[in-house]
Amino acid sequence: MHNELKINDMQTLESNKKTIEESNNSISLNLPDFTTDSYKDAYSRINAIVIEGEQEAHDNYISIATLIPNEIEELTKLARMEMKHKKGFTACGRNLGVEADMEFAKKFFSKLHGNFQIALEKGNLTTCLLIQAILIEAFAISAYNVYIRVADPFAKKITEGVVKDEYLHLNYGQEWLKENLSTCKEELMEANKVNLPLIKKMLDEVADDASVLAMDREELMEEFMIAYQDTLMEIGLDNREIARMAMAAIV
Ligand code: PL3
Ligand code: FE2
Ligand code: FE2
Repeated sequence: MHNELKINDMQTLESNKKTIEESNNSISLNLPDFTTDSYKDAYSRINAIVIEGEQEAHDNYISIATLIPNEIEELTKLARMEMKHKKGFTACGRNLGVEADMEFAKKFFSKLHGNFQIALEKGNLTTCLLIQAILIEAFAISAYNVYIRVADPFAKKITEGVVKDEYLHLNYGQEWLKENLSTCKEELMEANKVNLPLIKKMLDEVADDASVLAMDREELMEEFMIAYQDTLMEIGLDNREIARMAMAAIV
């Protein structure tokens, strides 16, 4: 009886080990082939989007600093990180022998970029922070978290470093909005209604290319919603307000 139990235990151990080995194998088997033309073609657009996104994020934090002059030091720090990210992702493209399609990427961001510029001109700080520090950062976090699971080893290492910074950026926007919630809530809701649908559209637009990189659309949406809702909760919005805001993505 005792012996039998032991044998069973050992069998269980053995079979657990096998399952782990099998799943480890399948993880590496599931990585896409980074050398195919179709991978490189999709990468030329996705890589460009990320490079352009990092450049615009840099510019946006510098612009935001003109609206909060006493935070210029902190915002310059964030902006500098974005330039480092841009360099990192440029290296990822170079490593795979891909030329980024920057023209495509500029178009990809143009609507959101335009809305940011209008808000900046009007001095609408809440809208600027929502667009850059909440929506774009949550979008980046979702993309990078999913990408890390299926990236080539070189890009994986770089992206892991980048995504840590993006949480800091999200946090920056979160803390400012939290402190000023009583005066900025209305503008926050309105800006969200206009700009969240743009993020959803951008996600739809990138979904086919992303799937060539083995990045799943549902997973991207899920990761986005986690980062987005989590931030709204930390800002101090209640469940109903968060639901109302998230709903802007589906109408
Ligand atoms: C903020 O610091 C940077 C903003 C960048 C936005 C990136 C959005 C990326 C969507 C494309 C998904 C693929 C990610 C793959 C990474 C090489
Ligand atoms: Fe970044
Ligand atoms: Fe960022």
